[in-house]
Amino acid sequence: IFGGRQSDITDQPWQAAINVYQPRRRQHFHRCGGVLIDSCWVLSAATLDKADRLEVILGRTFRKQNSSSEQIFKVEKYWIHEKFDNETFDNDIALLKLKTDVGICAVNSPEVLPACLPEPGLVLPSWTECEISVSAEYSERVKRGYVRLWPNERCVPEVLSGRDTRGLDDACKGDSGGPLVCRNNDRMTLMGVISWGDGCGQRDKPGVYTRVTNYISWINGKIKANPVL
Ligand code: 4AZ
Repeated sequence: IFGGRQSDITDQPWQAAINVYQPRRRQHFHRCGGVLIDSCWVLSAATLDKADRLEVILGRTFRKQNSSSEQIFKVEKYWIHEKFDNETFDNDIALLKLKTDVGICAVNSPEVLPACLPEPGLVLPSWTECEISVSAEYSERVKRGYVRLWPNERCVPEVLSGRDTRGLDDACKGDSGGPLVCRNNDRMTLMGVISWGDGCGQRDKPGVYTRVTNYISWINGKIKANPVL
């Protein structure tokens, strides 16, 4: 996050960190952000591609502190959108299925809670203020920022774009795959997945977010075709 403020995971309980485990070095490396959308399902960006031995960390406010609230999962399988284009970043979305032996993965708590998916037709008014966040893996502590939705006619239909009208907060390197959530009927609704941008925090260069409403049937199709146990 460019700008932004320190936050607590209880304020962004859907924020996930996606790490790659390197067994030879016995170390974890941060790969990208993610968003919990259901007990065993995490949404992210296609930059995840070709990664092996992924781990998803939920419920953590500080990087260097193991806490009793964290929940860590291996990834059973993941899907990159079939039409992802790594030059234009069209369809920059990925879905991960967490590994479980017991039919349930993430357990709801104050620190771990899925974000709501929007109805496919939901369009929020221009300049609606939404929240972006980054996990305590790329950053020392979970952080959040606020951006406003750019008018739709100024971006291509596949994406949402947003910027802070004060010119402060923006998504930045390491944030991709993380959430852009907006309040809708009093629920924090996942409208965007952090995708890319031309630099960070520059005036008139809004960050680009995958427009989640376009992918609801893609997400639900994968979830239906791959039941948990
Ligand atoms: C990135 O590299 C990235 N300012 C994500 C978002 C933005 C820039 C870079 C938007 O993951």
